[in-house]
Amino acid sequence: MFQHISRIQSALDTRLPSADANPQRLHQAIRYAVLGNGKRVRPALVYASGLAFGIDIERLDGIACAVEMIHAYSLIHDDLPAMDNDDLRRGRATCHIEFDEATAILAGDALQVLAFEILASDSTIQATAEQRLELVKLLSHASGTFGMAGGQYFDLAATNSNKEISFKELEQIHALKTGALIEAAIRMPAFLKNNLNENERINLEIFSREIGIAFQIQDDILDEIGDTETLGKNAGADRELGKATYPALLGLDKSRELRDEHFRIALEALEQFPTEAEALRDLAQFIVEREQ
Ligand code: GRG
Repeated sequence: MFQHISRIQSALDTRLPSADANPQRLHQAIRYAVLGNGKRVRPALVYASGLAFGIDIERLDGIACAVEMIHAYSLIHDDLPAMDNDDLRRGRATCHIEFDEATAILAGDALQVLAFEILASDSTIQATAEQRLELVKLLSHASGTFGMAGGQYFDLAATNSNKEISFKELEQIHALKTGALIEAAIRMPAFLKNNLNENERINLEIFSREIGIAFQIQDDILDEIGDTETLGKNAGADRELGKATYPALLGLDKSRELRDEHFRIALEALEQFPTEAEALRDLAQFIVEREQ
């Protein structure tokens, strides 16, 4: 994963508008939010998935950037006072604190459309019009009301209602809020391969779904047991907001067991893939063992 950090950092840098271009302050806010110290898990998944399907790494930069831009936009908006009202992200002030709320909203909006502009037109992706359309469809579905935005809506509604939610509802929230984009990151490179067989498709879907849930469970666990400095965001924020989380519903031990079970099923799905899926396996391991 870590060898991809400098690659994605430079791919993002070249695709983001320059801080000198007008409107300069908006571009500065965008660059501040995106180029900060993120783990780049989703771009790493794009590269690892592409590797599993034998796609040249040069063709994956645009997709990796598009996914990370959607993620960065979601974090900017999630931190706003109208949502989680957070002041710390990636170890520094959130975008609306460093700049202002209106600029942060616009930065998120602009990042969202830039992601789709890249999928539509970035020449390095070397895709047919039909493949680009599939990429746009997958990423927009994962980001919209049947994906991340819908999950965020359900999450906020559950937090504001003070009503205890069921395990099924919790799973639904997280599958949409966090899982959908992770699934998209893994599945998008497969569109660049024309002859994906049915078995590969199904197992990739299982892997991406299971590892998306494992990611979220670990995120909830870290919110409980992590410290603010390592996390780069305020630890315990979920509990303070009364958020629906796995530890709140199941306790820490059961949450860990559940995370490990999803991890196990994810790895099982990869057994169908030959050695080229090693990077996906390593990333899955990182996702469940990470401390930030
Ligand atoms: C505003 C439409 C909209 C959606 C927001 C992403 C999101 C939905 C909310 C973020 C809140 C949160 C903590 C979700 C849990 C999982 C998650 C997305 C964590 C942050 O992702 P990381 O850990 O962050 O990959 P970095 O900073 O490393 O990129």
